[in-house]
Amino acid sequence: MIIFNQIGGTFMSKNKTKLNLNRRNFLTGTAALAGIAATASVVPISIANANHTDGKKGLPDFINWKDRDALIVHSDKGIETHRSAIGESLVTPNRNIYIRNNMPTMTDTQIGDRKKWKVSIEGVKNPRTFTLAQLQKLGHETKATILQCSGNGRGFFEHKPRGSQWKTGAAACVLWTGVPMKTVVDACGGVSGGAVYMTSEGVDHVPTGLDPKKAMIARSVPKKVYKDAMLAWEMNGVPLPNAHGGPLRMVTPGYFGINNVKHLGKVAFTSKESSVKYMAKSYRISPIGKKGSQYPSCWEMPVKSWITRPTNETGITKSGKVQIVGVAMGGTKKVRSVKVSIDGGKSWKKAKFIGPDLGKYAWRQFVLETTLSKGRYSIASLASNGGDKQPELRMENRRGYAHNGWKDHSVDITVV
Ligand SMILES: Nc1nc2c(c(=O)[nH]1)N[C@H]1C(S)=C(S)[C@@H](COP(=O)(O)O)O[C@H]1N2
Ligand SMILES: [Mo]
Repeated sequence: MIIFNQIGGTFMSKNKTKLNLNRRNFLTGTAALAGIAATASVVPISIANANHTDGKKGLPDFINWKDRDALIVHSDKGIETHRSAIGESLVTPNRNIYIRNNMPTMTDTQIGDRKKWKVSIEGVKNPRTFTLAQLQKLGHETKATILQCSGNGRGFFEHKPRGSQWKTGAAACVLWTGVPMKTVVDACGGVSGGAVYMTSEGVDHVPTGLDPKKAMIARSVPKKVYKDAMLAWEMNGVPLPNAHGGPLRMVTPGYFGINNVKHLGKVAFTSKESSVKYMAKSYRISPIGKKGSQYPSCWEMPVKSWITRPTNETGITKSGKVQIVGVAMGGTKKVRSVKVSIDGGKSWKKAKFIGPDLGKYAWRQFVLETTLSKGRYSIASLASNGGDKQPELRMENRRGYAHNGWKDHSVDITVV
């Protein structure tokens, strides 16, 4: 708390626009920054169903195609992947991928003919509207990124922040196919002068009775993000499912989930951040007990890793040879190394990266082969991207955002 106050003072005195969660701010100051702003207060009653713990009922209709056993249902707008179910072959299968909806998923009827889906591009020299069919002629690429909710790890905070109590599973590594945003911008003659942000808007249908200004999903990120961003229509080899934002979604590599706007209807280069609630108020990292748009937005993801096996979910661990497996991400930089501890962080051993390297925005799988005798173990992982490494402790913040502390993410197992 003392540290928090010190850092807090520093960041609060800075100019608002300088409060980006770049790695350095993040690891030094950010901790400080706690809690992003409130978001859930605008959730309509009809989908507000929060806090129903996983009583092992079926899945909500709009995702009845997903694998029930891979998922923890927090509510019908927050569905998490089990720690052991994010996939051991790098990419997370769609049937296992988490869902986070602020607004309900659009239906086939609301979407209509997918090829005729429209997205308008503004704040460029020649503003234009493209249909999906036109975008598919304009350019084509595939890239892997991590989709991770800002609140992933919220379930470890002791002050019980409001929102889904995610542990590790509001995250996935996804192969997206679409058109590079840069290609789209070039086709529109380039970004207009004076633009500072790229603002993406969803056209989610706002449930009746809700103020659109409060309900609209619009997210501004620093303009430079467009150079790596993508308008995606395919996810892990299939057309983007409605639940994941079909037929078209913004992908902002290295940036938190919320910036990856689903059901994308508009991208505008703007001089100011959007004034909608989801930008101005929500997803702000503020100290516990404080909120407001002066706090940093959930933008860049920090370096992070966690163990996926062995866990208590995967059953009893027998003594003898064990493969300790996990995933590690570098945030906006490439992940460089991962260390694993079996004694709660007293000693560390270097783990080995395995599997393909799909670029700096994907996570890497790692493994440490070891021999465990009977007893209790606290298994932790600690990733570094060369510049930053995971802190031991979480950065306390109001809404439980951006948790990358290694201690809370460790797993305690009994070997028999
Ligand atoms: N249009 C729209 N985009 C959205 C959201 C939403 O509710 N509506 N939720 C955001 C949040 S908070 C996250 S974490 C990710 C979740 O993506 P997923 O549901 O495909 O896993 O989408 C983001 N994009
Ligand atoms: Mo999120």
